[in-house]
Amino acid sequence: MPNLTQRATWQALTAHYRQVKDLHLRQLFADDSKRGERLAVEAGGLYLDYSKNRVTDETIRLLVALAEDCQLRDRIEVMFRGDKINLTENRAVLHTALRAPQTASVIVDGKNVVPEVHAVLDRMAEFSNRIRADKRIKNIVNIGIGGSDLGPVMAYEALRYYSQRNLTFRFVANVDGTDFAEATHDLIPAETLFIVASKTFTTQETMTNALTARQWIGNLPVHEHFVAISTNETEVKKFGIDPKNMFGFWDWVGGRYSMDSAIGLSTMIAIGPENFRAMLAGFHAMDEHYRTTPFEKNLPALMGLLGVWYTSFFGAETVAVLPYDQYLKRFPAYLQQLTMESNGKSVTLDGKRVDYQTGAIYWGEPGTNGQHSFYQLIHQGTKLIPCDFIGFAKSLNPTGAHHDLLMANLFAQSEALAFGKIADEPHRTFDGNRPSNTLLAERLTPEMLGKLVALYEHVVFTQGVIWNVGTFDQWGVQLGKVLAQQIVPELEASTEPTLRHDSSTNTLIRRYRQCR
Ligand code: G6Q
Repeated sequence: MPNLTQRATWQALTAHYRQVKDLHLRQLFADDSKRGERLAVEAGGLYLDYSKNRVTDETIRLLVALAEDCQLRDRIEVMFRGDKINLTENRAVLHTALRAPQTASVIVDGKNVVPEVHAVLDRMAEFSNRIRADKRIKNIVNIGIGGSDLGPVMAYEALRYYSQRNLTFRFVANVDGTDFAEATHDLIPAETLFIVASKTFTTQETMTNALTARQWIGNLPVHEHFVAISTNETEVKKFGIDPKNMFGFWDWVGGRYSMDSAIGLSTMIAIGPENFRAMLAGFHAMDEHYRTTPFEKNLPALMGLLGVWYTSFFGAETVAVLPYDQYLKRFPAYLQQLTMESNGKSVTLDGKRVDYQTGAIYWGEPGTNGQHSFYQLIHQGTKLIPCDFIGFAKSLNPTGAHHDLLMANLFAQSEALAFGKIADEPHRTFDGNRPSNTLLAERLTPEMLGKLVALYEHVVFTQGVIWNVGTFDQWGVQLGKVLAQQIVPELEASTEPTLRHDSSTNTLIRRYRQCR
């Protein structure tokens, strides 16, 4: 396969970039009165306006040609059918099977995995209904980190409106004892259920917190206060949790793609099995859209390609995700892991160093809070920051004029960013030409959340295919973990240990030992 930058389709984009990079959105809109209607697509009620991007029709044509040239269509099929595309871990990548309908068939190692997926969902539903009806359990504490935390936290916050209000949900991730202490200080052990969520059941942070939780319940029976979510039955048993209180999943579910597996148990307890299934249906609808729609009309493909355009051609380093919905307050944090752990890579799948920019830095805060903080830099700073605005036509908590005010702000921000304002004074001038997408849906429902998450999962996939990186592994988090294991005994040693690090690390460790 030719190197990406040697491809004719890439070089055509490079040449095109030189021609269009200085075009202003003011001009593009002035030349085409229907641009705002034309450059928009919809999938299952999720509307994407991408007209405020620095693109012409030719840009889209060339980006789609690049996608075809990189065989995106085939690669999508290969993922969906369960080939082992996670090459460095020799695993299939099948989060899409987690939301496949019962009638579907997805074969992994000669076996249809869909019946197993639904069997686990049924067990989760039975358990969730039992807990929701159980008057003794009042608090659910999910212990997990990374992919076993960010999805559950985000989904709980996003769907809080639909959650059972007499239950309290807490999430403990950090190995910092403060996280556990603050999450539990006002809870009563007899009323608390811990969900230990860990694919491997060996993660240092999670096992440390789970052991602390086991001590915290005192003499209460573990089987009444702990359930496990894992792929590792041996370790679950070793910890003292009966496998009948374990919900399994599979090695073909990546941590950051697992919120719709058993890892979503806390979500299901909160919103109930029916709402959880509606969320899965939303995921599936977006999967089907991605799989079957031509790229010109395909939301994840278009957003993914626009991301490539800004990152690899304009040199934009970040993407701001700006949800105008308080319930989505953890959505940017969730996307940080999904996008950055997936495409934050600098070698290709065949191990060659890339000569182009890959995964952008994702960040953001809910609107309108961000407007009173970092939007200054987006409007007038020296950096180009493409933005994703997300909003809903109907509020879940209609309160006076609040919702119109909120949405007016969203529309105003994207307008101001794109078109700017020419003023006599430089400080009051807004150059504009700052690109954004706007995602608009009727209402934040479980189904719509599923669509939104699947949309970004497939944005990430699209970009990973173009950049030819190993989207589904995460070797970059290993080195620090290994070094920490070496340092733990050095911190705990009763006599001065021999330190063999660099002079900075040695001095820091000595200073810590003196002060602890
Ligand atoms: C996600 C990563 C990572 C993982 C955590 C927790 O894709 O693999 O964030 O989810 O390290 O791992 P466990 O679920 O095994 O505890």
